[in-house]
Amino acid sequence: MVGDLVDLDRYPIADITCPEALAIVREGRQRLATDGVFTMPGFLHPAGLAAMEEEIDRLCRDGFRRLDHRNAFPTGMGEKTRVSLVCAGLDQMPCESPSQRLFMWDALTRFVSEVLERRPYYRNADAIASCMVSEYACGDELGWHFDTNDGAVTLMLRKAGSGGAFEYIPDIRHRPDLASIIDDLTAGRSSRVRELDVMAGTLTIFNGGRALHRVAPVLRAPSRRMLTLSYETEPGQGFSDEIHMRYFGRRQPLTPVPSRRNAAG
Ligand SMILES: O=C(O)CCC(=O)C(=O)O
Ligand SMILES: [Fe+2]
Repeated sequence: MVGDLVDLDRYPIADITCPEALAIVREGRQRLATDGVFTMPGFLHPAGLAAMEEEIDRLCRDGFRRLDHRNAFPTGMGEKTRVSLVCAGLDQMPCESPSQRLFMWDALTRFVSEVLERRPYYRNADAIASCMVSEYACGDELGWHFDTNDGAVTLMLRKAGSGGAFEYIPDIRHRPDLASIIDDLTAGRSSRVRELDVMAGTLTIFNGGRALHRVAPVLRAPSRRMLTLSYETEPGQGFSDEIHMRYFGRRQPLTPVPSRRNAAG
């Protein structure tokens, strides 16, 4: 079903019980434990990336420009961080579009569930924000934050010409010295920051609820483009209206979403 997009020879995850898939799951768990992140370069093959281009161009053109400052740290810690990017949601993706097919691919949900060892695991059921495209043009950024939902998987669609690096400090959410780590970070003197450099077509599984992370400002065109897929440990979870308004400038989806989209994987 998704062989026109995903390199199933390199990542044969359609059948999670086959030895090759189990080996990838094992590697993913190990990477998450040691590095806090698991990347799968070439997850989309070049023809798959090309097949997505037309849809992504349109989504970025029709997306909502978001610019604000938010409280991204636990109460009482740090300053507000800047958010500047363009977002397009699931309700802007035709049913059989490449992005939507990828998100609705049950084998991918199952695979992510196995790697993160969260069972059962469900696609986030939000009609707008569960599957979204973001674009960072020159000067755009996503300031330091922890994610609030259970799990996010990202697919790099295009790297920025310069800047736009994904930077992170793994597994610090529950550290007793978190406040001083955040102080160092915002003062620009943290030595804990790691940078993840991924090519277009790379799928990244990352524990964004436990790791502090950001997308650094983009310095030169072309823009940075990502597809973000969200998952939850409880069925039927969505995002708040506050998130809808901030990211998409609307509370309701543009078109009604068929119920099959909300099914568990
Ligand atoms: O674009 C990325 O690499 C990460 C985005 C992110 O952290 C988020 O959407 O919460
Ligand atoms: Fe995040």
